[in-house]
Amino acid sequence: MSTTTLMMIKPDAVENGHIGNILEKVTTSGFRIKALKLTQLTRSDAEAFYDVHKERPFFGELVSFMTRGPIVAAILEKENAVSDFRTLIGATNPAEAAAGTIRKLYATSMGENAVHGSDSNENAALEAAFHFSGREQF
Ligand code: FUP
Repeated sequence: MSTTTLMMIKPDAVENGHIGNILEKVTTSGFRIKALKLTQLTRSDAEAFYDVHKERPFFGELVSFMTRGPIVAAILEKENAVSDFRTLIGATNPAEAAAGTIRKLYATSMGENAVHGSDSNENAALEAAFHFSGREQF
């Protein structure tokens, strides 16, 4: 059964010109693009999106980073989309990410790690609704 996950290509990867390479890797890995946009998070958007991390010491830096430039948001569809996409992106810290993963290829640090992928089906649905209206999903 096909399921969905929410991807963001983060400001670092957009700035470094990796949108095309990342979308190519995503689609050749079997994910179907169900929704796609270039957008920029406001401070309150980023604070809401990362609310689970609000007590963590890196929260301020995370919000500053995620709002400093445009991102690409996408809903991706595949069997086991959440876990397969997290395998494709690799560990949060690119130094620990497996060879060939998106973070190993394109991330520069733990804080600026190129891509986001939802961590559960429940969060994937919440995050998809955060970024896209029903009319933007195909
Ligand atoms: P992930 O699920 O791999 O995106 O990672 P988390 O949800 O744990 O963290 C979300 C974001 O917070 C990461 F992408 C980067 C940032 N972060 C840090 O900057 N430092 C940390 O120690 C952990 C996370």
